[in-house]
Amino acid sequence: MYAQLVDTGETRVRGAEEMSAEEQAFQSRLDAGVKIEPRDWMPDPYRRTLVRQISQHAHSEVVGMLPEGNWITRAPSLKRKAILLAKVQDEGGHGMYLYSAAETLGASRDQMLDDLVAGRAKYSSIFNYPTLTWADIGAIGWLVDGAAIINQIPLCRCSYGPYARAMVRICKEESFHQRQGYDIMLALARGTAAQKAMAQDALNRWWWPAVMMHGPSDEASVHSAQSMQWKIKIHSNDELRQKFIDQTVPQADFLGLTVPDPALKWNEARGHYDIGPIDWDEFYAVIKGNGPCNRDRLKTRAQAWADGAWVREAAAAHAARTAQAAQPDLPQPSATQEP
Ligand code: BYC
Repeated sequence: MYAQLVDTGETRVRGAEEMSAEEQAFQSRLDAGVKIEPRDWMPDPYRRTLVRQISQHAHSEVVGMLPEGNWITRAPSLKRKAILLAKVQDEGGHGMYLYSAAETLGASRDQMLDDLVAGRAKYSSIFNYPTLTWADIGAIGWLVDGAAIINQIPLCRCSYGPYARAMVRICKEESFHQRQGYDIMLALARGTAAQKAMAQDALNRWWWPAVMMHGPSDEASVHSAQSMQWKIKIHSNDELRQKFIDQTVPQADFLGLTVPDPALKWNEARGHYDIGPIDWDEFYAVIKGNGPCNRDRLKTRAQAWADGAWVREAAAAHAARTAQAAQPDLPQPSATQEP
């Protein structure tokens, strides 16, 4: 079992004989289904892997607010606007739970956000595509949140307690998001010919990016073997991708829309849909920063981070004053420290 272990960051396979007694005891706890909590001992590469994944996940949530936020002022009715506002706020909340979960591992929120705005940290490839029409809001809810739920439900059972517990609430909210997206698509698909064409166009543009969201193929995935050993990942990227496709194709059929893949075919022997080739060149270009909207997304986040500086300073000054008020023996803050 231990022969599969990959030392994250060094991508080196290690045998059991190279593991310390502490590491072997840690793996035994994971194998027994014990949740790891912040104060428990953990190997550094496990901690680093979690900080990498959880911070990327948090960044995806807050960057994910941008393409949908683009349509809040243009939602076609008051009801649709209220629903979209609630959804976008939920995504911000998910980011906050996830940054907090990463902080329990010793990561600093300022550092994580600095890495994001400086372009050093990854976030989901999917949010580097533009939302050109209202139907894109339907497609994001249906396909992007649909793909996210399939990835995130197993994370509720992952080995790190704070991450697993954050995912329980996030998944409940993602389920509402997926349904609101499908509801938009249903309304458009049952509408005029032009509305149905708009829904088809959105499916055409969002299908392949949603299929790529699950990450590189199992052969190309550098972290999967180790993350599965550590029970951070329960299923491989390709398993989750297949599940998403099998679940989503019948939903497209029900809408009367066509999945933009001429090779898509039910495979009776496998009991799954077969799909055509995925354009991995596009995926890698997007995650390297060269997707259609990467620069815009980072510019917007960097501006928001800079615009929020005074709020963070005011909150820190208030916290310092409150702490000092609770301990009157300490010197009081000077006027220059006031917000
Ligand atoms: N986009 O070895 P692999 C949402 C990177 S939020 C960009 O398979 P791993 C929502 C990967 O990070 C959805 N990068 O990695 C929000 C790694 O690079 P580094 C976000 C990707 O970690 C608002 C490299 O490729 N969900 O749904 O074992 C509104 C090799 O990959 C992507 C999560 O973050 C990608 N798509 O598996 C609506 C879930 N895929 O770090 C909706 C938590 C891979 O070595 N994360 N990369 O530089 C995970 O489950 C896993 O991290 C992944 C990747 C399955 C994504």
